[in-house]
Amino acid sequence: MEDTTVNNGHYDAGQIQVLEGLEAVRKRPGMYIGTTSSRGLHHLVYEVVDNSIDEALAGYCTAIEVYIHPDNSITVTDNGRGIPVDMHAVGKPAVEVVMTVLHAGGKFGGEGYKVSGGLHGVGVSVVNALSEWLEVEVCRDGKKYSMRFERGKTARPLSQIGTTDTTGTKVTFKPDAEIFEDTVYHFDVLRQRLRELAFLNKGINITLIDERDGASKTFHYEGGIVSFVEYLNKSKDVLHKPPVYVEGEKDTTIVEVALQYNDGYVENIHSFVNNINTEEGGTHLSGLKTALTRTINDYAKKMNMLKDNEENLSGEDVREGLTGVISIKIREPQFEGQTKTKLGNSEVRGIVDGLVSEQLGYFFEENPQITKKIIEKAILATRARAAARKARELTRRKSALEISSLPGKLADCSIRDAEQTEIYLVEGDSAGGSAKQGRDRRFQAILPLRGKILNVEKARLDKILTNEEIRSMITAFGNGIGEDFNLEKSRYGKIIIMTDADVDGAHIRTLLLTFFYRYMQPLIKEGRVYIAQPPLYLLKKGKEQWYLYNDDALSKLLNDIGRDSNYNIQRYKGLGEMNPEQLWETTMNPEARTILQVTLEDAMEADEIFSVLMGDKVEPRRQFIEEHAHEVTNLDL
Ligand code: 0RA
Repeated sequence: MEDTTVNNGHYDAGQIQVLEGLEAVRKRPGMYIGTTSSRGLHHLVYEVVDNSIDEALAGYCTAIEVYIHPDNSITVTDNGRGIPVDMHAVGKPAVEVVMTVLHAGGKFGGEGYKVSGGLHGVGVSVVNALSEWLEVEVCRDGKKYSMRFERGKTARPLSQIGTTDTTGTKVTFKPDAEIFEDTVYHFDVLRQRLRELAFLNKGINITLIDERDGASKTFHYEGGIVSFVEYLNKSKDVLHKPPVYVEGEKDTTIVEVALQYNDGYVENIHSFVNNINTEEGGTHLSGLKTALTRTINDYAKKMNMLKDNEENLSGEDVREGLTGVISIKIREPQFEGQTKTKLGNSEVRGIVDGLVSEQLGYFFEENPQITKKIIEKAILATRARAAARKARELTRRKSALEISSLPGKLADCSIRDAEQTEIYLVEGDSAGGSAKQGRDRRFQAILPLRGKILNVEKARLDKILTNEEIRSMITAFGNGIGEDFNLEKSRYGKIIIMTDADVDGAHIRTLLLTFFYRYMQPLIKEGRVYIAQPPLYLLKKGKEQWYLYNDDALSKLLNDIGRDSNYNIQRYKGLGEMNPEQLWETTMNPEARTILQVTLEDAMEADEIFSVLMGDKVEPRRQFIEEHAHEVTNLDL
């Protein structure tokens, strides 16, 4: 069904296959774009933008614009060569084939034309199939052409609509509300990905314009991934400027790496293949790590900082405080792993290792002062890791020997099968008390957290392990931490964060997410972490009462019941204001509650917000607060 053949000259057969192809997309959209949730909705935009990025990578396009229109339709324009319009096999213009045949896009520009895409790189015809309507305009050879589709079917054939002295492509589409659960675009989500694409493809101008409120943003980075690393490190104190940059090409595979150490303890390496974030890593990442470990050890010995009889610095130690981006472009990527985001091509490991070893060696040769700082840091990391190992062994031994080593304030559940159970992390002892009384003790455990947990950004693991709240969580969860983390040892199936709906609550939630992101990432990747949604209001009128979970719901209800003053609204400032029954009824009872599943992106964002807000640098913090000030509607101070 995929890769429909269009150049066989059998018009009828081709036609039928086209319709079957796009019908299949509409029948099972998940197969093509992963999901019909908000994520899938945004994916449509990336799919169209990918084509323009390809045109830029081929050297013909310098600017891409994305518009969110007031009705949540989207326009993507580029100043490339324009999709070809000449008659193709099956008697159709090429642009029509591109829009209606699955995977047709890459077949026109000749070998190697298509660079981006790959994960869901399904082609723009999928966007067409999933749109209520789609219009494409092409400027080429002095002429302007247009055509229109509705739910993937040609609604107005290609025609010339004018003349022009430019070239380019403009695609406008409205996602089909019959397909997508949610059809509202989020500026921030598009902004994030478009910025990433601008970093990954240096020189391209990418502009995002939101016609709903006039917001706009342009991204353009001459420095490419060097700018990316500087951006990731913007709130950190760095050990050297500018980042180390390595680039090279071998057998049509293009490799770029940018690395910069900061004085923190966190490893933060992002890897990409054909502009796709390879969250599960793969051969490119392991080639980079191997090269880094070997080269640093070589220089540590050469500079006599590591004696011959001393043990080598480990990979983790040489990556402490390292921020990096590796981006490769490859003809035929093989994606593996659970989420198909792990690069499998085995030849890539050697290519990356070779390039990085060589060029990092030159850098160390030319910058002995910086090299010394980097090696000193790795040596300190080795010592701290040994101390942490001891501390961890102590925790582990304890939990193996005595059951009483479960934290004293944990109210455990009685069922032992983790798949059926959940643990609530509750802000404060008083809300913890209500939760303990309100819960179903068979499957719900409660762990009250006192005050703030430690800022894990600012401490090495040995220090983190001395923190009371963190130790409680580690023992209660049963998984261990960091390198020792083992998902199979989970004592609970769900971990639910329950904090007050105020600034402190948000802060504690951010701290927890940062901790999980850094040290218990499988919990997040497996979708085990949730955020409880306590109500914000209780509205009473006569004998009836309603719990409301946000301001929209409140004003909607007020409209429904009429805004006379025969009602009473209570705004909950904290969980402590609810009695145990109310807490159960509104927030903990699985039959009635809503809980939000935390995604890896949520956690990454928390982590970023966290470094910016809690880091030492003032400027990024000021910028962040300025950028987000308009989002704050209800600040409890
Ligand atoms: C195939 C061949 C040529 C251009 C394109 C595709 C093309 C596709 C898209 C999609 C969005 N924007 C685009 N811009 C270009 C080049 C054919 C030629 O002029 O030789």
